[in-house]
Amino acid sequence: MQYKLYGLPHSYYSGKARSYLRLQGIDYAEHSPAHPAYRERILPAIQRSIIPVLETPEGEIIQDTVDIIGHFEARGVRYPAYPGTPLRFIVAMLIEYYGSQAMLKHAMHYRWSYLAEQERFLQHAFANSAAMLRMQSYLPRLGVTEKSIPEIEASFHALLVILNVHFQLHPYLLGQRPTIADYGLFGPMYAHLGRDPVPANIVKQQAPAVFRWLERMQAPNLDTVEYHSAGSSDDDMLPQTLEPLLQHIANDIFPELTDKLAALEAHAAAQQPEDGAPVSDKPHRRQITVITTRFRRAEIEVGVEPYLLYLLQPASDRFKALPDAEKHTIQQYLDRFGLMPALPLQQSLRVDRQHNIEVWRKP
Ligand SMILES: N[C@@H](CCC(=O)N[C@@H](CS)C(=O)NCC(=O)O)C(=O)O
Repeated sequence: MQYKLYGLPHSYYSGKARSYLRLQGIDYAEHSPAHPAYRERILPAIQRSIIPVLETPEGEIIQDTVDIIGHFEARGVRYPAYPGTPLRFIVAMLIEYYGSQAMLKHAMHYRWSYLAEQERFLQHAFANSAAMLRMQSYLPRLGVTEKSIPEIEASFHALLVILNVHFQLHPYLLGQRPTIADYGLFGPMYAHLGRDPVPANIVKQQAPAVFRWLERMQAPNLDTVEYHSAGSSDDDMLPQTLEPLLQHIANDIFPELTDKLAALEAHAAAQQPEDGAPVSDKPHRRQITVITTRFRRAEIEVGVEPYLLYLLQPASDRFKALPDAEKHTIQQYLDRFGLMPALPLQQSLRVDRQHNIEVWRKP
């Protein structure tokens, strides 16, 4: 009567789910998607080839790291991933978005642009070259091009400097306990940037405290031997060393995120989808349109995924529900970094998940 996680060692989102399961002490076994059960039970239920997927002891099948984590949070865990207080909650959600979506650029670039150096490693990980080619085909629509690659690398190096300072003082992003911010950032930082030879060496050589955090995030306990600070605090404070990270995130995600939110609004106005309608015509199609925008100084053309609303809505929901005085405090904090537009406060449609795919929802 164990949980089963269908995932792979080199997969971005499998790492996010696995790290959570381990730390919470959940009894699970991991299977690769090549396991016969994946074809027999999982594929018919989720209608697309994607990992990770959780199968519960009761036979429930859950795709998507947000919903997998949500399943356990609802039942109660050792170390809840979602902070209780509003500022910490909202900031954690923004960092999760950064790790889960914005860092696809960094992860996919370092995985696929250094093929000569990494070929043996990648061929060992990927059982077949068709899967390798499919992954590489995603690069341009994620905004990874010759023009943006220098910006992506500069962003990665800047990120490591910031995180290395932070993790010398704090074991986790928000302080003493891991939160959804850590799980979100761990996806790219582990599977791609922390394992593939070229970026993993950069992490070890330039940011040893970040490498230690990667180890910590794989431990079955709070692996915090080198920190002496006591317990966790319940007030709505954030470590000061997180501030450069929030500025870095704002520099990376805008104007792209604002442009994506506008494109989703335009799509809603033009298509007027029914409540509950799938966001795309096929379950495997994640992007519904392509826009021209910028990553730092590089012009890019990227696909727009409605899924981003699913990640960011909880932050704007939490904000909207606050009394004015608290709204003001949080807005002041986020405005310091220009992060306020990351809250999708004006969207006329929401994204929900039904039977493991994204659907439109009228508020
Ligand atoms: N939103 C999903 C994303 C899962 C995802 O993109 N998984 C990748 C592997 S890390 C995948 O299966 N990709 C297959 C494909 O896109 O062809 C989640 O959080 O679980």
